[in-house]
Amino acid sequence: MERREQGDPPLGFRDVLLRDGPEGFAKAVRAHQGLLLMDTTFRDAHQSLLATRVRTHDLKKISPFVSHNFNNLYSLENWGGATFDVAMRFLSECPWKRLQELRALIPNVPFQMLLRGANAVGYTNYPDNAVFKFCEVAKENGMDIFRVFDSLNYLPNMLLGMEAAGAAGGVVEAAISYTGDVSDPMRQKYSLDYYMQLADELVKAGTHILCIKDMAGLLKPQSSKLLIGSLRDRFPDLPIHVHTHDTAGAGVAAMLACAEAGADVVDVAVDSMAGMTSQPSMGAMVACAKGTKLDTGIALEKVFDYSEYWEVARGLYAPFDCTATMKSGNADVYENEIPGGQYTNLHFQAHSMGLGNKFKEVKKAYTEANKLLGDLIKVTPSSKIVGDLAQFMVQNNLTRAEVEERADELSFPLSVVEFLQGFIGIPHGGFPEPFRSKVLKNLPRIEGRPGASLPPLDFKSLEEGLRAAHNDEITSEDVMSAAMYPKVFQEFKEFTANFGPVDCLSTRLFLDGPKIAEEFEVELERGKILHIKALALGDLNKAGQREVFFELNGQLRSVLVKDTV
Ligand code: 3PY
Ligand code: ZN
Repeated sequence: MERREQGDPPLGFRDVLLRDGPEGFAKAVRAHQGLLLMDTTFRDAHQSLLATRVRTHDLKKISPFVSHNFNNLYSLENWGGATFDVAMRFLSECPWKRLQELRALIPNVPFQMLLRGANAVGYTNYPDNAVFKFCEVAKENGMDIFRVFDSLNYLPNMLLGMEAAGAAGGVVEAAISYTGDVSDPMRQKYSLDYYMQLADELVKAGTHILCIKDMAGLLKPQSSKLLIGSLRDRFPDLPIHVHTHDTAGAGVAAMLACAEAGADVVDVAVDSMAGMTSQPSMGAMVACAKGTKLDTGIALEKVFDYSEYWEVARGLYAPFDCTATMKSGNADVYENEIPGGQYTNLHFQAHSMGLGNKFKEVKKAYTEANKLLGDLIKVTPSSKIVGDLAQFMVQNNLTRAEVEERADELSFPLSVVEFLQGFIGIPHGGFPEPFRSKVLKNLPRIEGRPGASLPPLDFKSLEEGLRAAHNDEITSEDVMSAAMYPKVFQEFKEFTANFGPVDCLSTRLFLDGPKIAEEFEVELERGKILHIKALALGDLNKAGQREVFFELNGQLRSVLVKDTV
Protein backbone atom coordinates (compact mmCIF):
# COMPACT_ATOMS: atom_id res chain seq x y z
CA MET A 1 0.00 0.00 0.00
CA GLU A 2 2.53 2.57 -1.16
CA ARG A 3 1.31 6.16 -0.99
CA ARG A 4 2.17 8.57 -3.76
CA GLU A 5 2.18 12.27 -2.94
CA GLN A 6 2.52 15.01 -5.53
CA GLY A 7 4.91 17.96 -5.34
CA ASP A 8 6.73 19.41 -2.36
CA PRO A 9 5.22 18.86 1.09
CA PRO A 10 3.70 21.91 2.83
CA LEU A 11 5.78 23.90 5.30
CA GLY A 12 5.97 22.56 8.85
CA PHE A 13 7.55 23.30 12.22
CA ARG A 14 10.91 22.14 10.90
CA ASP A 15 10.91 25.09 8.55
CA VAL A 16 10.42 27.33 11.59
CA LEU A 17 13.29 25.55 13.35
CA LEU A 18 15.65 25.87 10.39
CA ARG A 19 14.77 29.54 9.99
CA ASP A 20 14.63 30.69 13.64
CA GLY A 21 16.80 28.18 15.52
CA PRO A 22 15.86 26.30 18.71
CA GLU A 23 14.87 29.44 20.66
CA GLY A 24 12.65 30.72 17.86
CA PHE A 25 11.16 27.26 17.47
CA ALA A 26 10.33 27.14 21.20
CA LYS A 27 8.66 30.56 20.98
CA ALA A 28 6.59 29.47 17.98
CA VAL A 29 5.47 26.34 19.82
CA ARG A 30 4.42 28.35 22.86
CA ALA A 31 2.61 30.93 20.73
CA HIS A 32 0.73 28.29 18.75
CA GLN A 33 -3.05 28.31 19.22
CA GLY A 34 -4.49 24.87 19.82
CA LEU A 35 -2.93 21.60 20.93
CA LEU A 36 0.17 20.25 19.21
CA LEU A 37 0.90 16.56 18.87
CA MET A 38 4.03 14.48 18.71
CA ASP A 39 3.50 11.24 16.78
CA THR A 40 5.32 8.31 18.40
CA THR A 41 4.27 5.69 15.82
CA PHE A 42 7.78 5.46 14.36
CA ARG A 43 9.47 4.82 17.76
CA ASP A 44 7.80 4.37 21.12
CA ALA A 45 4.57 2.85 19.80
CA HIS A 46 6.33 -0.09 18.13
CA GLN A 47 8.92 -0.28 20.92
CA SER A 48 5.99 -0.80 23.30
CA LEU A 49 3.75 -3.06 21.17
CA LEU A 50 5.98 -4.87 18.65
CA ALA A 51 9.27 -5.33 20.53
CA THR A 52 10.79 -2.44 18.49
CA ARG A 53 10.78 -4.62 15.37
CA VAL A 54 9.40 -2.18 12.75
CA ARG A 55 11.83 -1.96 9.84
CA THR A 56 12.95 1.09 7.88
CA HIS A 57 11.31 -0.44 4.81
CA ASP A 58 7.83 0.02 6.33
CA LEU A 59 8.62 3.44 7.82
CA LYS A 60 9.79 4.73 4.46
CA LYS A 61 6.68 3.63 2.61
CA ILE A 62 4.39 5.85 4.69
CA SER A 63 6.85 8.74 5.16
CA PRO A 64 5.73 10.83 2.14
CA PHE A 65 2.15 10.57 3.40
CA VAL A 66 3.22 11.83 6.83
CA SER A 67 5.19 14.68 5.32
CA HIS A 68 2.29 15.80 3.13
CA ASN A 69 -0.60 15.31 5.56
CA PHE A 70 0.84 15.76 9.06
CA ASN A 71 2.96 18.84 8.45
CA ASN A 72 1.48 20.53 11.52
CA LEU A 73 2.85 17.97 13.97
CA TYR A 74 5.17 19.37 16.61
CA SER A 75 7.45 16.41 15.84
CA LEU A 76 7.71 12.83 14.73
CA GLU A 77 9.52 10.62 17.22
CA ASN A 78 11.43 8.21 15.05
CA TRP A 79 14.78 7.42 16.62
CA GLY A 80 16.70 6.68 19.81
CA GLY A 81 15.54 4.64 22.80
CA ALA A 82 15.72 0.96 21.93
CA THR A 83 15.49 1.49 18.16
CA PHE A 84 19.23 2.07 17.87
CA ASP A 85 20.48 -1.31 19.02
CA VAL A 86 17.46 -3.31 17.85
CA ALA A 87 18.02 -2.05 14.29
CA MET A 88 21.47 -3.65 14.20
CA ARG A 89 20.81 -6.56 16.57
CA PHE A 90 17.59 -7.98 15.16
CA LEU A 91 16.85 -6.18 11.90
CA SER A 92 20.39 -6.21 10.51
CA GLU A 93 20.05 -2.64 9.39
CA CYS A 94 21.97 0.54 10.14
CA PRO A 95 20.15 2.98 12.45
CA TRP A 96 21.93 5.93 10.85
CA LYS A 97 20.77 4.95 7.39
CA ARG A 98 17.22 4.90 8.75
CA LEU A 99 17.62 8.46 9.96
CA GLN A 100 19.13 9.64 6.67
CA GLU A 101 16.43 7.98 4.56
CA LEU A 102 13.54 9.27 6.65
CA ARG A 103 15.04 12.75 6.66
CA ALA A 104 15.15 12.79 2.87
CA LEU A 105 11.48 11.78 2.73
CA ILE A 106 10.21 14.09 5.50
CA PRO A 107 11.96 17.47 5.25
CA ASN A 108 9.26 19.53 6.97
CA VAL A 109 8.38 17.81 10.27
CA PRO A 110 10.90 18.00 13.14
CA PHE A 111 12.42 14.67 14.06
CA GLN A 112 12.64 13.78 17.72
CA MET A 113 14.77 11.19 19.47
CA LEU A 114 14.97 9.77 22.97
CA LEU A 115 18.38 10.27 24.54
CA ARG A 116 19.00 8.44 27.81
CA GLY A 117 21.12 11.31 29.14
CA ALA A 118 24.63 10.11 29.99
CA ASN A 119 23.60 6.65 28.74
CA ALA A 120 22.95 8.05 25.21
CA VAL A 121 21.15 5.15 23.48
CA GLY A 122 22.66 2.47 25.69
CA TYR A 123 22.03 0.95 29.09
CA THR A 124 25.11 2.23 30.86
CA ASN A 125 27.06 5.46 31.30
CA TYR A 126 29.45 6.37 28.47
CA PRO A 127 32.45 8.71 28.58
CA ASP A 128 31.32 12.32 28.19
CA ASN A 129 33.01 12.79 24.81
CA ALA A 130 31.06 9.78 23.43
CA VAL A 131 27.74 11.40 24.41
CA PHE A 132 28.78 14.74 22.86
CA LYS A 133 29.96 13.11 19.65
CA PHE A 134 26.82 10.99 19.47
CA CYS A 135 24.60 14.07 19.55
CA GLU A 136 26.78 15.85 17.00
CA VAL A 137 26.55 12.96 14.53
CA ALA A 138 22.80 12.57 15.15
CA LYS A 139 22.25 16.27 14.43
CA GLU A 140 24.36 16.06 11.27
CA ASN A 141 22.22 13.16 10.09
CA GLY A 142 19.00 15.10 10.51
CA MET A 143 17.91 14.83 14.13
CA ASP A 144 16.24 17.97 15.47
CA ILE A 145 14.83 17.54 18.99
CA PHE A 146 16.61 15.63 21.73
CA ARG A 147 14.38 14.47 24.58
CA VAL A 148 16.92 14.01 27.34
CA PHE A 149 16.13 12.05 30.48
CA ASP A 150 17.93 10.18 33.22
CA SER A 151 16.50 7.03 34.72
CA LEU A 152 16.97 8.36 38.26
CA ASN A 153 16.24 12.02 37.39
CA TYR A 154 19.85 12.42 38.53
CA LEU A 155 20.54 16.04 37.67
CA PRO A 156 24.27 15.81 36.80
CA ASN A 157 23.52 13.08 34.22
CA MET A 158 20.65 15.09 32.79
CA LEU A 159 22.74 18.24 32.51
CA LEU A 160 25.44 16.32 30.65
CA GLY A 161 22.92 15.06 28.08
CA MET A 162 21.37 18.51 27.72
CA GLU A 163 24.76 20.10 27.20
CA ALA A 164 25.63 17.52 24.55
CA ALA A 165 22.36 18.03 22.67
CA GLY A 166 22.68 21.82 22.92
CA ALA A 167 26.31 21.85 21.79
CA ALA A 168 25.27 19.85 18.72
CA GLY A 169 22.78 22.60 17.84
CA GLY A 170 19.72 20.51 18.68
CA VAL A 171 16.50 21.52 20.39
CA VAL A 172 16.93 20.50 24.03
CA GLU A 173 13.85 18.92 25.55
CA ALA A 174 14.75 18.06 29.14
CA ALA A 175 12.41 15.36 30.41
CA ILE A 176 11.48 14.77 34.04
CA SER A 177 10.56 11.14 34.50
CA TYR A 178 7.32 10.93 36.46
CA THR A 179 6.46 8.37 39.08
CA GLY A 180 4.13 8.10 42.07
CA ASP A 181 1.08 10.34 42.22
CA VAL A 182 1.36 14.05 43.01
CA SER A 183 -2.32 14.16 43.95
CA ASP A 184 -1.97 11.43 46.59
CA PRO A 185 -0.96 12.83 49.99
CA MET A 186 0.26 9.34 50.98
CA ARG A 187 2.83 9.23 48.12
CA GLN A 188 5.12 12.09 49.05
CA LYS A 189 8.58 10.85 48.07
CA TYR A 190 7.87 12.22 44.58
CA SER A 191 5.76 15.20 45.59
CA LEU A 192 4.69 18.20 43.56
CA ASP A 193 7.50 20.10 45.24
CA TYR A 194 10.06 17.50 44.08
CA TYR A 195 9.00 17.95 40.44
CA MET A 196 8.85 21.74 40.71
CA GLN A 197 12.37 21.93 42.13
CA LEU A 198 13.72 19.69 39.38
CA ALA A 199 11.92 21.78 36.76
CA ASP A 200 13.54 24.92 38.22
CA GLU A 201 16.99 23.37 37.73
CA LEU A 202 16.27 22.31 34.15
CA VAL A 203 14.90 25.70 33.22
CA LYS A 204 17.92 27.34 34.85
CA ALA A 205 20.11 25.07 32.70
CA GLY A 206 18.42 26.52 29.61
CA THR A 207 16.15 23.77 28.33
CA HIS A 208 14.21 24.92 25.26
CA ILE A 209 11.22 22.72 26.04
CA LEU A 210 10.23 21.02 29.30
CA CYS A 211 8.86 17.50 29.14
CA ILE A 212 7.05 15.40 31.70
CA LYS A 213 7.87 11.84 30.76
CA ASP A 214 5.20 9.56 32.19
CA MET A 215 6.79 6.32 30.99
CA ALA A 216 4.40 4.05 32.88
CA GLY A 217 1.19 6.00 32.26
CA LEU A 218 0.57 7.03 35.86
CA LEU A 219 -0.78 10.54 35.25
CA LYS A 220 -4.49 10.67 36.03
CA PRO A 221 -6.63 13.71 35.15
CA GLN A 222 -6.37 14.99 38.71
CA SER A 223 -2.57 14.67 38.97
CA SER A 224 -2.20 16.07 35.43
CA LYS A 225 -4.14 19.16 36.40
CA LEU A 226 -2.06 19.70 39.51
CA LEU A 227 1.37 19.08 37.98
CA ILE A 228 0.95 20.74 34.60
CA GLY A 229 -1.12 23.58 36.08
CA SER A 230 1.66 24.33 38.60
CA LEU A 231 4.37 24.19 35.92
CA ARG A 232 2.35 26.47 33.66
CA ASP A 233 1.92 29.03 36.47
CA ARG A 234 5.61 28.94 37.36
CA PHE A 235 6.89 29.09 33.75
CA PRO A 236 4.37 31.01 31.64
CA ASP A 237 6.67 31.28 28.59
CA LEU A 238 8.08 27.77 28.55
CA PRO A 239 6.70 25.18 26.13
CA ILE A 240 5.52 22.09 28.05
CA HIS A 241 5.36 18.68 26.40
CA VAL A 242 3.82 15.58 28.02
CA HIS A 243 4.55 11.94 27.26
CA THR A 244 2.48 9.06 28.56
CA HIS A 245 1.51 5.42 27.97
CA ASP A 246 -2.04 4.12 27.90
CA THR A 247 -1.47 0.98 29.98
CA ALA A 248 -4.41 1.56 32.33
CA GLY A 249 -6.62 3.04 29.60
CA ALA A 250 -6.80 6.60 30.98
CA GLY A 251 -4.29 8.10 28.54
CA VAL A 252 -6.66 10.28 26.49
CA ALA A 253 -8.37 11.60 29.63
CA ALA A 254 -5.01 12.42 31.22
CA MET A 255 -3.60 14.10 28.11
CA LEU A 256 -6.74 16.21 27.69
CA ALA A 257 -6.38 17.28 31.31
CA CYS A 258 -2.72 18.15 30.67
CA ALA A 259 -3.68 20.21 27.63
CA GLU A 260 -6.45 21.97 29.58
CA ALA A 261 -3.94 22.76 32.32
CA GLY A 262 -1.54 24.38 29.86
CA ALA A 263 0.56 21.73 28.10
CA ASP A 264 1.50 22.81 24.56
CA VAL A 265 2.22 19.34 23.18
CA VAL A 266 1.12 15.78 24.05
CA ASP A 267 2.22 12.43 22.64
CA VAL A 268 -0.03 10.14 20.66
CA ALA A 269 0.34 7.18 18.30
CA VAL A 270 -1.82 6.52 15.28
CA ASP A 271 -4.95 4.59 16.27
CA SER A 272 -3.92 1.16 15.00
CA MET A 273 -0.61 1.47 16.86
CA ALA A 274 -2.06 3.07 19.99
CA GLY A 275 -3.54 2.01 23.29
CA MET A 276 -2.47 -0.52 25.90
CA THR A 277 1.25 -0.10 26.64
CA SER A 278 1.65 2.30 23.69
CA GLN A 279 0.59 5.96 23.58
CA PRO A 280 -3.05 7.14 23.56
CA SER A 281 -4.81 7.23 20.20
CA MET A 282 -4.17 10.09 17.80
CA GLY A 283 -7.67 9.81 16.32
CA ALA A 284 -9.32 9.95 19.75
CA MET A 285 -7.24 12.98 20.72
CA VAL A 286 -7.91 14.80 17.44
CA ALA A 287 -11.64 14.08 17.68
CA CYS A 288 -11.92 15.09 21.36
CA ALA A 289 -10.08 18.37 20.76
CA LYS A 290 -11.96 19.23 17.56
CA GLY A 291 -13.98 22.43 17.73
CA THR A 292 -12.53 23.38 21.13
CA LYS A 293 -9.71 25.77 21.94
CA LEU A 294 -7.43 22.71 21.81
CA ASP A 295 -8.26 21.88 18.18
CA THR A 296 -5.21 20.19 16.63
CA GLY A 297 -5.95 21.28 13.07
CA ILE A 298 -5.38 17.69 11.94
CA ALA A 299 -7.95 16.17 9.58
CA LEU A 300 -9.53 13.03 11.03
CA GLU A 301 -9.84 11.45 7.57
CA LYS A 302 -6.06 11.63 7.22
CA VAL A 303 -5.67 9.93 10.58
CA PHE A 304 -7.97 7.15 9.33
CA ASP A 305 -5.83 6.67 6.20
CA TYR A 306 -2.66 6.69 8.23
CA SER A 307 -4.16 4.19 10.64
CA GLU A 308 -5.22 1.91 7.80
CA TYR A 309 -1.62 1.76 6.56
CA TRP A 310 -0.38 0.80 10.02
CA GLU A 311 -3.09 -1.77 10.57
CA VAL A 312 -1.81 -3.68 7.54
CA ALA A 313 1.88 -3.06 8.31
CA ARG A 314 1.38 -4.16 11.92
CA GLY A 315 0.10 -7.51 10.67
CA LEU A 316 3.55 -8.23 9.22
CA TYR A 317 4.99 -8.19 12.71
CA ALA A 318 2.45 -10.58 14.23
CA PRO A 319 5.13 -12.85 15.79
CA PHE A 320 6.32 -9.88 17.88
CA ASP A 321 2.94 -8.34 18.62
CA CYS A 322 2.11 -8.22 22.33
CA THR A 323 -1.57 -8.74 21.52
CA ALA A 324 -0.75 -12.37 20.75
CA THR A 325 -1.03 -12.87 24.49
CA MET A 326 -1.91 -9.51 26.03
CA LYS A 327 -5.58 -8.80 25.47
CA SER A 328 -6.08 -5.55 27.34
CA GLY A 329 -4.48 -2.84 29.34
CA ASN A 330 -4.42 -3.12 33.11
CA ALA A 331 -4.92 -0.52 35.83
CA ASP A 332 -2.58 -2.49 38.11
CA VAL A 333 0.14 -0.28 36.60
CA TYR A 334 -0.83 2.37 39.18
CA GLU A 335 0.53 -0.07 41.79
CA ASN A 336 3.53 -1.62 40.08
CA GLU A 337 4.53 1.46 38.01
CA ILE A 338 6.13 -0.67 35.27
CA PRO A 339 7.03 1.40 32.17
CA GLY A 340 5.08 0.60 28.98
CA GLY A 341 7.78 -1.25 27.04
CA GLN A 342 8.91 -3.23 30.05
CA TYR A 343 5.32 -4.15 30.95
CA THR A 344 5.00 -5.78 27.52
CA ASN A 345 8.40 -7.51 27.80
CA LEU A 346 7.70 -8.99 31.22
CA HIS A 347 4.27 -10.15 30.05
CA PHE A 348 5.80 -11.74 26.95
CA GLN A 349 8.55 -13.46 28.96
CA ALA A 350 6.09 -14.97 31.43
CA HIS A 351 3.77 -16.19 28.65
CA SER A 352 6.47 -17.52 26.33
CA MET A 353 7.70 -19.73 29.20
CA GLY A 354 4.15 -21.04 29.54
CA LEU A 355 3.95 -19.31 32.90
CA GLY A 356 1.23 -16.79 32.16
CA ASN A 357 0.07 -16.97 35.77
CA LYS A 358 3.59 -16.00 36.86
CA PHE A 359 3.07 -12.51 35.40
CA LYS A 360 0.95 -11.52 38.35
CA GLU A 361 3.65 -12.79 40.68
CA VAL A 362 6.37 -10.93 38.74
CA LYS A 363 4.36 -7.70 38.96
CA LYS A 364 3.90 -8.11 42.71
CA ALA A 365 7.62 -8.86 43.09
CA TYR A 366 8.40 -5.77 40.98
CA THR A 367 6.48 -3.63 43.47
CA GLU A 368 8.38 -5.22 46.35
CA ALA A 369 11.75 -4.96 44.58
CA ASN A 370 11.10 -1.26 44.01
CA LYS A 371 10.47 -0.76 47.72
CA LEU A 372 13.63 -2.70 48.56
CA LEU A 373 15.66 -0.38 46.34
CA GLY A 374 14.19 2.67 48.02
CA ASP A 375 11.26 3.49 45.67
CA LEU A 376 13.03 4.49 42.47
CA ILE A 377 12.12 6.38 39.35
CA LYS A 378 11.74 3.40 37.00
CA VAL A 379 12.71 3.81 33.36
CA THR A 380 15.54 2.43 31.22
CA PRO A 381 17.92 1.35 32.73
CA SER A 382 16.71 1.67 36.38
CA SER A 383 13.51 -0.21 35.42
CA LYS A 384 15.63 -3.14 34.23
CA ILE A 385 17.40 -3.22 37.59
CA VAL A 386 14.10 -3.39 39.47
CA GLY A 387 12.89 -6.04 36.96
CA ASP A 388 16.05 -8.12 37.45
CA LEU A 389 15.62 -8.03 41.22
CA ALA A 390 11.94 -8.97 40.84
CA GLN A 391 12.79 -11.98 38.64
CA PHE A 392 15.46 -12.99 41.14
CA MET A 393 12.92 -12.89 43.96
CA VAL A 394 10.39 -14.96 41.99
CA GLN A 395 12.98 -17.53 40.87
CA ASN A 396 14.31 -17.95 44.39
CA ASN A 397 10.95 -17.67 46.07
CA LEU A 398 12.08 -14.80 48.28
CA THR A 399 9.96 -12.18 50.00
CA ARG A 400 11.11 -8.61 50.51
CA ALA A 401 11.72 -9.28 54.22
CA GLU A 402 13.82 -12.34 53.40
CA VAL A 403 15.90 -10.42 50.85
CA GLU A 404 16.51 -7.64 53.36
CA GLU A 405 17.45 -10.08 56.09
CA ARG A 406 19.76 -12.20 53.94
CA ALA A 407 21.19 -9.37 51.82
CA ASP A 408 24.80 -10.10 52.86
CA GLU A 409 24.70 -13.74 51.70
CA LEU A 410 22.56 -13.69 48.52
CA SER A 411 24.11 -13.58 45.01
CA PHE A 412 22.22 -10.65 43.51
CA PRO A 413 22.03 -9.94 39.75
CA LEU A 414 25.02 -7.90 38.59
CA SER A 415 22.78 -5.00 37.54
CA VAL A 416 21.51 -4.66 41.12
CA VAL A 417 25.02 -4.72 42.60
CA GLU A 418 26.29 -2.17 40.08
CA PHE A 419 23.32 0.10 40.72
CA LEU A 420 24.14 0.04 44.45
CA GLN A 421 27.78 0.81 43.60
CA GLY A 422 26.58 3.99 41.89
CA PHE A 423 27.16 2.97 38.26
CA ILE A 424 24.12 4.86 36.91
CA GLY A 425 24.02 7.74 39.39
CA ILE A 426 22.45 8.56 42.73
CA PRO A 427 18.72 8.05 43.32
CA HIS A 428 16.50 10.73 44.86
CA GLY A 429 16.72 10.29 48.63
CA GLY A 430 19.99 8.32 48.41
CA PHE A 431 20.67 4.58 48.39
CA PRO A 432 18.67 2.28 50.69
CA GLU A 433 20.51 1.48 53.90
CA PRO A 434 21.42 -0.89 55.50
CA PHE A 435 20.55 -2.87 52.35
CA ARG A 436 23.26 -1.22 50.25
CA SER A 437 26.06 -1.81 52.75
CA LYS A 438 24.99 -5.40 53.32
CA VAL A 439 25.08 -6.16 49.58
CA LEU A 440 28.25 -4.23 48.72
CA LYS A 441 30.42 -5.04 51.73
CA ASN A 442 33.87 -3.91 50.52
CA LEU A 443 33.01 -3.34 46.86
CA PRO A 444 34.02 0.09 45.54
CA ARG A 445 31.43 2.87 45.33
CA ILE A 446 31.35 5.61 42.73
CA GLU A 447 30.99 9.07 44.16
CA GLY A 448 29.02 11.56 42.06
CA ARG A 449 28.43 11.41 38.32
CA PRO A 450 29.68 8.07 36.94
CA GLY A 451 30.72 9.42 33.50
CA ALA A 452 33.03 11.97 35.15
CA SER A 453 35.42 9.21 36.20
CA LEU A 454 35.48 7.44 32.82
CA PRO A 455 38.46 8.12 30.53
CA PRO A 456 37.56 9.81 27.22
CA LEU A 457 36.92 7.51 24.29
CA ASP A 458 39.78 7.43 21.76
CA PHE A 459 37.78 7.76 18.52
CA LYS A 460 40.84 7.63 16.30
CA SER A 461 42.05 4.29 17.56
CA LEU A 462 38.48 2.94 17.54
CA GLU A 463 38.18 3.94 13.89
CA GLU A 464 41.53 2.40 12.98
CA GLY A 465 40.57 -0.83 14.73
CA LEU A 466 37.28 -0.96 12.80
CA ARG A 467 38.99 -0.37 9.47
CA ALA A 468 41.45 -3.17 10.14
CA ALA A 469 38.75 -5.56 11.37
CA HIS A 470 36.20 -5.00 8.62
CA ASN A 471 38.30 -4.21 5.61
CA ASP A 472 35.57 -1.85 4.56
CA GLU A 473 34.75 1.83 4.43
CA ILE A 474 34.09 3.04 7.99
CA THR A 475 32.04 6.20 8.46
CA SER A 476 31.79 8.45 11.52
CA GLU A 477 28.31 6.94 11.98
CA ASP A 478 29.85 3.44 12.11
CA VAL A 479 32.35 4.64 14.70
CA MET A 480 29.48 5.90 16.85
CA SER A 481 27.60 2.59 16.50
CA ALA A 482 30.72 0.74 17.61
CA ALA A 483 31.23 3.17 20.50
CA MET A 484 27.70 2.50 21.75
CA TYR A 485 27.49 -1.24 21.03
CA PRO A 486 30.88 -2.77 20.10
CA LYS A 487 29.78 -6.41 19.87
CA VAL A 488 26.41 -5.74 18.27
CA PHE A 489 28.06 -3.54 15.65
CA GLN A 490 30.70 -6.18 14.88
CA GLU A 491 28.04 -8.86 14.38
CA PHE A 492 25.97 -6.52 12.24
CA LYS A 493 28.97 -5.82 9.98
CA GLU A 494 29.78 -9.52 9.69
CA PHE A 495 26.18 -10.34 8.87
CA THR A 496 26.03 -7.65 6.19
CA ALA A 497 29.33 -8.79 4.69
CA ASN A 498 27.88 -12.31 4.41
CA PHE A 499 24.31 -11.64 3.37
CA GLY A 500 24.29 -8.17 1.81
CA PRO A 501 21.87 -5.34 2.52
CA VAL A 502 18.84 -7.27 3.79
CA ASP A 503 17.10 -3.96 4.50
CA CYS A 504 16.20 -3.97 0.78
CA LEU A 505 13.90 -6.97 1.29
CA SER A 506 10.22 -6.57 2.03
CA THR A 507 9.29 -7.41 5.61
CA ARG A 508 7.53 -10.65 4.73
CA LEU A 509 10.58 -11.86 2.79
CA PHE A 510 12.92 -10.71 5.56
CA LEU A 511 10.97 -12.44 8.33
CA ASP A 512 9.60 -15.55 6.54
CA GLY A 513 11.67 -15.98 3.37
CA PRO A 514 10.20 -16.67 -0.08
CA LYS A 515 7.90 -19.55 -0.90
CA ILE A 516 9.09 -22.08 -3.47
CA ALA A 517 8.34 -20.82 -7.02
CA GLU A 518 7.80 -17.28 -5.71
CA GLU A 519 9.24 -14.52 -7.88
CA PHE A 520 10.25 -11.21 -6.38
CA GLU A 521 12.32 -8.12 -6.99
CA VAL A 522 14.91 -6.51 -4.78
CA GLU A 523 15.90 -2.91 -5.43
CA LEU A 524 19.50 -2.58 -4.24
CA GLU A 525 19.57 1.08 -5.15
CA ARG A 526 17.45 3.28 -7.37
CA GLY A 527 17.14 1.51 -10.73
CA LYS A 528 19.38 -1.42 -9.72
CA ILE A 529 16.85 -4.22 -9.45
CA LEU A 530 17.43 -7.95 -8.97
CA HIS A 531 14.78 -10.40 -10.20
CA ILE A 532 14.79 -13.52 -8.08
CA LYS A 533 12.78 -16.74 -8.25
CA ALA A 534 13.02 -19.31 -5.47
CA LEU A 535 13.27 -22.81 -7.02
CA ALA A 536 14.04 -25.60 -4.57
CA LEU A 537 15.72 -26.65 -1.33
CA GLY A 538 18.27 -29.49 -1.20
CA ASP A 539 18.58 -32.09 1.56
CA LEU A 540 20.17 -31.24 4.88
CA ASN A 541 23.92 -32.06 4.75
CA LYS A 542 26.15 -33.18 7.61
CA ALA A 543 27.19 -29.60 8.33
CA GLY A 544 23.54 -28.65 8.90
CA GLN A 545 23.32 -26.77 5.59
CA ARG A 546 20.99 -26.95 2.60
CA GLU A 547 21.64 -26.04 -1.00
CA VAL A 548 19.15 -23.37 -2.02
CA PHE A 549 18.40 -23.15 -5.77
CA PHE A 550 17.11 -19.95 -7.32
CA GLU A 551 17.09 -17.88 -10.48
CA LEU A 552 18.87 -14.55 -10.39
CA ASN A 553 18.03 -12.29 -13.34
CA GLY A 554 17.24 -15.44 -15.36
CA GLN A 555 20.43 -17.37 -14.42
CA LEU A 556 20.31 -20.55 -12.35
CA ARG A 557 22.23 -20.13 -9.07
CA SER A 558 22.61 -21.99 -5.80
CA VAL A 559 24.06 -21.22 -2.37
CA LEU A 560 24.67 -23.29 0.74
CA VAL A 561 22.70 -21.91 3.67
CA LYS A 562 22.82 -22.98 7.31
CA ASP A 563 19.44 -24.40 8.29
CA THR A 564 18.51 -22.80 11.59
CA VAL A 565 14.94 -24.10 11.79
C1 3PY B 1 13.67 4.00 26.41
O1 3PY B 1 14.61 4.39 27.13
O2 3PY B 1 13.86 3.33 25.38
C2 3PY B 1 12.32 4.36 26.76
O3 3PY B 1 11.41 4.24 25.97
C3 3PY B 1 12.12 4.86 28.11
O4 3PY B 1 10.83 5.22 28.38
ZN1 ZN C 1 7.52 6.08 26.46
